[in-house]
Amino acid sequence: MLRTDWTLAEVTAIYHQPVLELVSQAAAIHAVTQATGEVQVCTLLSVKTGGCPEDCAYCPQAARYHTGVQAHKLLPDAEVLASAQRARDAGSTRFCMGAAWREIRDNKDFDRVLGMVEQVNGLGLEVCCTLGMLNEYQAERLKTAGLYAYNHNLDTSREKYDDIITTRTYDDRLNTLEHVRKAGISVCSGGIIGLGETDEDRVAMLHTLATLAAHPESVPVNALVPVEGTPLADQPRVSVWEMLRMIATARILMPNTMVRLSAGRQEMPVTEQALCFLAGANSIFSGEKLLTTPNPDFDADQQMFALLGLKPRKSFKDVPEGAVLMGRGKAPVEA
Ligand code: SAM
Ligand code: DTB
Ligand code: SF4
Repeated sequence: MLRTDWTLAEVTAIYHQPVLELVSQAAAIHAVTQATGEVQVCTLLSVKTGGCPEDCAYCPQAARYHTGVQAHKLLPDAEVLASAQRARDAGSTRFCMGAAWREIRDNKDFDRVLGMVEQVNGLGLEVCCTLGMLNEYQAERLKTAGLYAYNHNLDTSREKYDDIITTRTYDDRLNTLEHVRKAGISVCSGGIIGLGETDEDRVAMLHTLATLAAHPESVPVNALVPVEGTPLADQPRVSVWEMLRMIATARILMPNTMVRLSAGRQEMPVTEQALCFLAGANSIFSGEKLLTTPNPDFDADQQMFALLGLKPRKSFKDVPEGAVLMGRGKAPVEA
């Protein structure tokens, strides 16, 4: 049974097990529900960078921090399409376009993004966007244009949220996720560790994700990339043990979900990434840049895949409509 009624006490108990016990439990679930040995390769492109009015304490793109990020307006369509083509040729099956917007506005730029979605979809890639908050109507327009998934992270627990972001609320975030779900778009939502949060905050965030009306199809686990100029620039780096706890707990709570080992890989040796795959991660962002920060390039990841005997996973796009929101694994747990 796929469970959306996890209690906080249950999640706490899972999370706090001895780390090797936790990883082996997650690995056992992973082996049943997911195609172990396959990892989905996704690529990010920042289509509009910097100058964001929000105050997210981790983010190099917030206008109020001086981070040296080169801001630019919405990229020309041709540039976006060329980048998607390169990603596809390098073996990527999902292409995610990010914009440093607080929310989508009904203007020419949004019309242009809809056009980009249509074109990238035409390349056979799963198209994902992360454009900030949206309403029901905007979600429907994205769906009609061919959007496959929408990324909108909870980032941390409700309790910790106000320490990190004051320009919007946790409920704003949850409302956007509801609009995405209602439009029939695949939901991608996760968070960041290393913001100065406690284990209780991490557990609470995982609990919130796993008790949404339906589990997100994709849960990115980001390690903070500390960026000079942001309030969190001096945060200590998270350890592999912390990443493993997050990934393994997410895998146990949400067995059918793609768990993405997201930001933070640039600093992680292959041995640590291998442990994350063992603990249930089955997706990565590949390509030399995430949105604004460095990331392993396609060649480096290809070498890692060869070393670990991993294969890039095929796109889910061809799965028939109607099955779109179901689990994607080998033997998904019944809803
Ligand atoms: N502006 C939109 C929004 O906030 O939803 C979309 C882009 S925003 C950059 C997407 C996500 O990137 C954030 O929710 C956060 O989880 C992640 N992110 C941003 N800066 C990060 C950093 N320095 N380290 C790790 N993750 C980061
Ligand atoms: C997600 O959870 N992580 C990605 C993607 N979704 C949009 C973004 C990571 C950004 C890291 C900081 C940067 O490169 O600007
Ligand atoms: Fe803006 Fe998104 Fe960065 Fe927050 S995370 S400052 S909303 S780009």
